Amino acid sequence: MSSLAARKARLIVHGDRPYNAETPLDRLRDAYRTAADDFYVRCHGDLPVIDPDTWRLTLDGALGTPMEVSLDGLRSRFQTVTITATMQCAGNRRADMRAVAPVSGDPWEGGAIGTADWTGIRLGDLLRSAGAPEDRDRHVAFESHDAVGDRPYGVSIPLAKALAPETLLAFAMNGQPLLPEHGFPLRAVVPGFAGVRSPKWLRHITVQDHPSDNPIQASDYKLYPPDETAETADPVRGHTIDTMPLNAAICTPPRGAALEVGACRVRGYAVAGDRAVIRVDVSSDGGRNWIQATLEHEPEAPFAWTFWTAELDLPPGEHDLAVRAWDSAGQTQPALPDDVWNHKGYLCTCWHRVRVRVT
Ligand SMILES: Nc1nc2c(c(=O)[nH]1)N[C@H]1C(S)=C(S)[C@@H](COP(=O)(O)O)O[C@H]1N2
Ligand SMILES: [Mo]
Repeated sequence: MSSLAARKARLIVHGDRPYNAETPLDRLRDAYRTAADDFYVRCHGDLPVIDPDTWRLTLDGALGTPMEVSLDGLRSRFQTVTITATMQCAGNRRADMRAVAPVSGDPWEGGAIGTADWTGIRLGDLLRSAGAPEDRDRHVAFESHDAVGDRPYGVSIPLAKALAPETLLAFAMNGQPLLPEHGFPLRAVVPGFAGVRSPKWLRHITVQDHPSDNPIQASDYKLYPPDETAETADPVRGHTIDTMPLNAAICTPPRGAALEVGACRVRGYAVAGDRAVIRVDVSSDGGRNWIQATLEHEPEAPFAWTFWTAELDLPPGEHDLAVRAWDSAGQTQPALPDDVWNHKGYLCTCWHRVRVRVT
């Protein structure tokens, strides 16, 4: 295993404590599956150090029997499955919102996203074996080993999503045990949902009739209207960010690139939460005219991103490249950061724009 310091050196680090870092966009676009060493890291507290031999997962709440299970127990009692899925932070691309007004949180560019093969067991298999109700009008709350202030990290997901076949408790990423910063020894992977709902370093699961009251769930990851501020926003009225909306980014060329006249290959990703990307449009004049990108998607991976490529022919001068994707509901993205601005800087889904100079 590479060292944490070596992996940090590969990323754009936004903070050391807690450790937050994103993948450089050109490297992100190099591989459909993001190498674990290159995968963005989002932490709210210090990395916990966990001994896998003494680690146990406990379950209780509205279950037949409370349970305690070791890693070996999980592996031996439940079927092992692998799912290729994209993980994305709700704050991905937040930096673009700062053109409108200040936003809280780290200024992520488009690299707070990655795709991996996640291997583990289905959370639904575990919950059903523990006697979880199928009435679905419930929530599955998680607690982790890291501390955020004086509480453990904690979030919840609706029981229906917890029972869905794509939702995993994963112990491996791209065929290797999870790295410490990605949740070793066990994390949830909730495909299509914001990364915040995929807790790392799991230790406890409760089935209950209300969402988690942990501040991460109850107030932090909410989408607020643009006329609310940190002072006025009422968490109860904020929208809980679960399913991620349609988004796309240009990975190459980078902003400010100096290009030679002629053919220009533009490459990026698009992602549609629990829908499919059906089309990607690319503009070289700020969005007046559009051409079609070619799409690259793995048919067996409905929760993974789509890679796209467009070939432009650019004359000398300054050009405003832009991308917008379309999803299987026929919806596309808003044009401007003004259309999506909120004080916490979540769900920045406006067209991603890259200005280049051609000589
Ligand atoms: N225990 C725990 N789980 C967590 C977090 C955390 O700080 N602690 N951060 C969440 C957020 S906001 C995101 S975007 C993803 C990031 O996962 P990664 O660091 O493996 O990329 O983990 C989620 N799970
Ligand atoms: Mo996140």
